[in-house]
Amino acid sequence: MVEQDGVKAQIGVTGLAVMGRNLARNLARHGYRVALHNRSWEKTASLVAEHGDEGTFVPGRTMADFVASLERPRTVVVMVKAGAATDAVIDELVELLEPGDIVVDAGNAHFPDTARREQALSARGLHFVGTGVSGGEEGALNGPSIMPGGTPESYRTLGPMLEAISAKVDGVPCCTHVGPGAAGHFVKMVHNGIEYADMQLIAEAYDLLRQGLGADAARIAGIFADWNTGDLESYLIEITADVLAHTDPVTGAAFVDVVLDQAEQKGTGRWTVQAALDLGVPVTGIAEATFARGLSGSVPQRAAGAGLPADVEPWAVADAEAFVADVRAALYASKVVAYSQGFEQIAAGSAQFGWGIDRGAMARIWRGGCIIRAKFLDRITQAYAQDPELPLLIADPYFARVVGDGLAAWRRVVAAAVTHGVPTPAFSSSLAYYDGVRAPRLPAALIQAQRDFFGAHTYRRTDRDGVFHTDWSGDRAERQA
Ligand code: NBP
Repeated sequence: MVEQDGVKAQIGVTGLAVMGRNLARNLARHGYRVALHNRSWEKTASLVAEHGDEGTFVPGRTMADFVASLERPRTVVVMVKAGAATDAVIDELVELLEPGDIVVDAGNAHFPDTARREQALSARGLHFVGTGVSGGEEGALNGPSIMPGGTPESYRTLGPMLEAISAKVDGVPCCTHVGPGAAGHFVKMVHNGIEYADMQLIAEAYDLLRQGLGADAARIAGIFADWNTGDLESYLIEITADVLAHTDPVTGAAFVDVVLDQAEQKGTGRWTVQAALDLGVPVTGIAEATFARGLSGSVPQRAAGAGLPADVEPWAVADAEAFVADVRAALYASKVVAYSQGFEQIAAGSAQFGWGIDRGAMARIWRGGCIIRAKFLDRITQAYAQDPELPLLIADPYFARVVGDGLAAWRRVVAAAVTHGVPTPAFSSSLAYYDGVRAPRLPAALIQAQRDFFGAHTYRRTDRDGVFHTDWSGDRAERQA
């Protein structure tokens, strides 16, 4: 139904490309009266023409019409291209809004941009809610995972609407107030970083199965379908089985075999790694996944490296069943490490910016709607429920046990990959992280000594408090700094 005269909308969406269009339809299907706007009228018109019967829409040709059609306090969802387009829309909007109104940026903004925008809008008495939305266009229409930041006050108005349109798992909405300020976009960024790691790990498992078993894509599809019935049950494993089973209609070959092996990225993985470096959090799984995409797209380097020797024996796994079980265990353990690192980054960001993020709640709202939805997120919620301050997810009793149970398999798989020249950066680095974080003593002691030697950077001692320097170029006497 299209309302033109007098009826005010409860929420508005500006930016009606795939995401905004589907979010607007989702809101309308849930009974909300939705104002519509897009820079160019065609998208608004086609939404109304094609889906006007799904609920109550109030289309606006201009931003002024759009704003005027909203109930007060007004709630406007901005769903345009992240970056300059978002700033352009916000600049236009703020001139038309009044104190108490809420501007929701549901695009994939970089969290420092969200912090900047929130500061600027709160100075005008407006609420600015940077909101992560995951699940792609299908999720936006049928129930995404939603990660809103901003003030608790704005969540009182916005929360019920967002919870209503979000995915539900066991009747629980996949949406909660993440925290103030840019917390929502920060968590969405880390979510995407974890997604990078998860996808890379799955790709490495596929490569190992392919090379170790000499199996074709269809056989590996069956293995992934089987894995999707256990601990690894997740959207990404499910679609992997689906993709691997797909035949290219043009050539009749396995679809995966005709896709160019150069992975692209939109930048959220890179942002996650950059933020992790700033926070000093070792997100090795996410970093390796991001770099692996970079390597795949390094065309001149790959051309130059293509002739380099491998010096490896041909690989033929003797016990296929045992090997598949090993790869499954290695995948699960590496995945737990990647998530553990991501949750550590959320804790570090939350501490740095004073967001008070409940990590268990983040795992809960990722159980449905989003790309990394997975059965084992329930276990993560339980781990943080038992200990909200848990410093290391893999040290939680449940995860320590399952990772420990798979440890021998994990080592066999990484060793085999190295022996046979199969690149497994995420599997290998996750195992190295595990061994590093559990080690009673690290060679970092030597690094500290070297730093003191060449740069007088000082060191601390195991046996005494204080900061020390050794006079390396002189008499080598130690003095307290
Ligand atoms: P796009 O990211 O492709 O953006 C297209 C929209 O931005 C159109 O409505 C376009 O208006 C508008 N726009 C642009 Br471009 N420049 C503008 C400007 N200067 N002023 C006003 N409007 C402008 O759309 P999308 O794929 O639907 O994604 C929307 C947001 O959601 C993005 O931030 C994206 O990162 C995020 N997101 C996307 C997904 C996904 O799966 N696609 C998932 C999660 C989040 P026009 O029609 O007049 O050109």
